[in-house]
Amino acid sequence: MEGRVIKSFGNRFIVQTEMGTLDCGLRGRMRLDDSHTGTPVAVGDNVVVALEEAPHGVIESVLPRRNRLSRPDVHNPDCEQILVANCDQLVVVAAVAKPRLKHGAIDRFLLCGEKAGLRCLVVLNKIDLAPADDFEPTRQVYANAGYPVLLTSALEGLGLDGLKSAVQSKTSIFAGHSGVGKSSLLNALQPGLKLRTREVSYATARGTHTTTRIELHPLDFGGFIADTPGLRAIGLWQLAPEELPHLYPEFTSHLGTCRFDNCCHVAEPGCGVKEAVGRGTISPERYEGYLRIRESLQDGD
Ligand SMILES: Nc1nc2c(ncn2[C@@H]2O[C@H](COP(=O)(O)OP(=O)(O)O)[C@@H](O)[C@H]2O)c(=O)[nH]1
Ligand SMILES: [Mg+2]
Ligand SMILES: [Zn+2]
Repeated sequence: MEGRVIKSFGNRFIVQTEMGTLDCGLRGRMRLDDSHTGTPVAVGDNVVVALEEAPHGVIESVLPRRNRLSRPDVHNPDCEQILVANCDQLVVVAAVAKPRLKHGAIDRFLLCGEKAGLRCLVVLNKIDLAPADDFEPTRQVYANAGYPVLLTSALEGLGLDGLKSAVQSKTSIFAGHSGVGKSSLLNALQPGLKLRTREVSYATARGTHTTTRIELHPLDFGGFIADTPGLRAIGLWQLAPEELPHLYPEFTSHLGTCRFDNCCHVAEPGCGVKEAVGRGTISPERYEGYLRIRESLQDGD
């Protein structure tokens, strides 16, 4: 029987199958397999399970992964820890106010999604807290970059129909800084979910990689959603500065037009990216963000 891993606790996994959810262990040999990732079975994996005495089962094998969001393993930074596999999209959530809107944060989460090869969307939440004129420029920056941008208020129920259709029948991972309203949006999408909102600020737990465990929540109208509590810029580890320009979708059509093949799009003459910024095709905000993130990568961030 096939199923999908929706939650994990150490070496036990909750697998959703056509017969309901099963609490599964691993077939002995699987613990040894695939040890280079440190994650033989990840949340989001499609797996083959053998039913034992219901509701228990055993995971026999993992089907090939389409993609994954990873971070370095806490205990062994050269080792990859898969946070979630087989996602369709990353939903980057920011608040238009409280906390203040920061393009840098949105960009970093988008880069994680792009690096993982995921479709990305931007949600500007808490639109009840600011006049539309305040966030319209931000909406335009990301729309101009090619991202779908949704405007929502989890509190007042605005824009939720659009968000519902965007996540229907897909596996969507919500990312964004603490306090922007991720859990509130998930609760609004799936009544009864009752995720804790306004959880402790993980900003204080920087670098300690505490309780980040992703859980996929099935949606009554089809698909799965997941919150990423306390996840800072997932997946930016091991990003080479040369890779960076390719992760800005609106840069890609200009990358071949630079005078120098090895152009970094910083100070070189004849740079197609800078020319596109000059013409207004690429937003200056995104380009300046690129320069800052490029610099931080070189500083070993
Ligand atoms: N005004 C307003 N407050 C919101 C909205 N969405 C969430 N909040 C509040 O913002 C705080 C943080 O929300 P939470 O969902 O826990 O954010 P998370 O850390 O991203 O999961 C809570 O006090 C929520 O009630 C919204 O659309 N408008
Ligand atoms: Mg939350
Ligand atoms: Zn260039």
